[in-house]
Amino acid sequence: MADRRRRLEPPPRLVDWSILALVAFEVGSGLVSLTVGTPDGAWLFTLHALAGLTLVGLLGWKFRRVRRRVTDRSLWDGATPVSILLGTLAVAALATGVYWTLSGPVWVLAWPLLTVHMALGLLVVPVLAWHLRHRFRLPTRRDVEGRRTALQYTALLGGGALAWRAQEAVGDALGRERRFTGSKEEGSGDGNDFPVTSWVADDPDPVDTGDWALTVDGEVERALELDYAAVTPGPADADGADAPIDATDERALLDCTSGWYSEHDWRGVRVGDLLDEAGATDRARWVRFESVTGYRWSLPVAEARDALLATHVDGDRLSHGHGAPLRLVAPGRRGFQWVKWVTRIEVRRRQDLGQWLAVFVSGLD
Ligand SMILES: Nc1nc2c(c(=O)[nH]1)N[C@H]1C(S)=C(S)[C@@H](COP(=O)(O)O)O[C@H]1N2
Ligand SMILES: [Mo]
Repeated sequence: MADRRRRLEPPPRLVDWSILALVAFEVGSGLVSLTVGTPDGAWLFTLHALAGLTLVGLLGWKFRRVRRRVTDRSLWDGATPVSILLGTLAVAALATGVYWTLSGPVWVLAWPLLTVHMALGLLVVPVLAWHLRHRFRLPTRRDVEGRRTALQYTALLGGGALAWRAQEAVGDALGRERRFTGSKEEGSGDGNDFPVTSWVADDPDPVDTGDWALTVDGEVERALELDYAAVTPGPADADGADAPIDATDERALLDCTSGWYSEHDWRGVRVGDLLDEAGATDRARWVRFESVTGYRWSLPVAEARDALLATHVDGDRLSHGHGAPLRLVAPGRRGFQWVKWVTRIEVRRRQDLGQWLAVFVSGLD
């Protein structure tokens, strides 16, 4: 029996190092996936799922090995509680990840289960660091050699792939629909009736369109200052009064990294038309969209030209929560890049790295 078990389990240290490598991959791929919004990046989500299911097998080996050291209190040392916490977090992160693929859109209080999955995954990082401080061992040559070990690992990876196929098949059989990003549909086509989300703390007062203006400046021949009437389609058009810029309609899908998506007909002005009006210079490379809250994001100029600044959704005026009077509609980008309550467009030569900080701290004060 003990002999058979030894044949099934690779060397302990190799298992531990494989777990470490896969956890690092999961955290990294999970974070990078937050910026992936087009299907050509779908492979990253697939690898994330495959690695997660492979981790289940590795943790199974690990837990069987250390079981006694946990159940027998006399074997505990100072680091054991942290190890137990780590094991619990890892199992919870994996379980929520798997459950998300097999369930409907589950919300835990205000959070979609996918957000809980991310939070658990991120919590693993500091706890794992703490665990390693006490338990870290370098692998030896012997840990990674041997035909048997190679076979065991082949079986492990094969098992991960099979588990992934099974998971997909069960999800399909249950009729679970999700995008390649994992997001599930909410309120498509229902006007303003879809989730209102802020990334961190943005919660401005409703913007008074009388006071509001859209500034277009930076690398332009002439800066613009446009009032609401100038960027909004409406009765002024019907009268034949000249709205300075034509309205455009476009169907586009907003995919929030918290795990839902919503597809709508957006109406607004094409950013390219605004740039033409302002005369973007030939040094223009990036276009930065800034909110009244300080939240901001930038797009390469060619992509920005195709984006929309929307005033309406499915024929209704945008509600305050969805970014009235004007919000960015950036097809193929994740939801957090669709800046709400836009008040300034700055045409730039360089990318704005400060945006990565701004999206976290805007609205905190
Ligand atoms: N100014 C600002 N714009 C923002 C956000 C924010 O917090 N502040 N959140 C973003 C996120 S995370 C998403 S998913 C979408 C959500 O848009 P909605 O509230 O209209 O659904 O807006 C994006 N635009
Ligand atoms: Mo989001």
